[in-house]
Amino acid sequence: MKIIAGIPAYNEEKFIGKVIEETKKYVSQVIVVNDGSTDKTATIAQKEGALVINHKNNKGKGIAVNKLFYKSRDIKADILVLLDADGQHQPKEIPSLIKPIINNKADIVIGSRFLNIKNFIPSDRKIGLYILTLLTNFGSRIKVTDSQSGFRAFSKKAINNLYFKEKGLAVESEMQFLAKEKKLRMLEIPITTLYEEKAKRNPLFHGFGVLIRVVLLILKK
Ligand SMILES: Nc1nc2c(ncn2[C@@H]2O[C@H](COP(=O)(O)OP(=O)(O)OP(=O)(O)O)[C@@H](O)[C@H]2O)c(=O)[nH]1
Ligand SMILES: [Mg+2]
Repeated sequence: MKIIAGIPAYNEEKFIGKVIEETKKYVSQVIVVNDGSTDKTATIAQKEGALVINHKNNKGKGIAVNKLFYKSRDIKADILVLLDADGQHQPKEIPSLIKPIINNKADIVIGSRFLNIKNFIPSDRKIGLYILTLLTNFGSRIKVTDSQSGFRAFSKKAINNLYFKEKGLAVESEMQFLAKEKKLRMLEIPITTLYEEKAKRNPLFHGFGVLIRVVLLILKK
């Protein structure tokens, strides 16, 4: 089975090396979309043996994720795993994330931060994520506990059917809308998440930015 790990990365020199080093153990190939980073993200990713797709300028996470899907179709991947470059996800949980796909139980598996009661999630983030999930669930008519998780896995059917229009951080919500439309089975499993670093962007602005996009997705529907 060809299992690809796709990592969208923007200025992640601090963690990307370790993330790739760990991820390699569980997949056939690691692909990084380095989105106009101004630090050493690209050099480190290359050194760790990842295939690096470089954007000259920053285009947004959604565009990077879309590119990872195009690339996965191109190389005929069987499973695509997306994970963040900032060390918030645990590559050692990849086998449990992809298990429902291997067993043909799901097309999209979300690694949910809220199904694992041991996770510490800062309360401002918790409230924001709750609101975004409420809205995304309402708009998409699919109920999940963590609509915004960046740690997720996709079957071949999902890889072949998902094309995104969202350019930025609302791409995870768009996946949920498309899952309903394309009849892709969604499932969640608990994951461990680490919030050791300070938020890179202001969580309030970040949250509102995504909220506006989710409302637009609902209105468009
Ligand atoms: N390609 C690309 N990746 C991005 C961009 N913005 C963020 N990312 C990546 O997307 C992942 C999630 O972004 P974060 O900024 O950590 O978002 P978050 O996890 O919701 O926020 P934090 O709680 O602050 O970590 C990370 O791997 C980032 O490097 C971008 O503009 N382009
Ligand atoms: Mg993060």
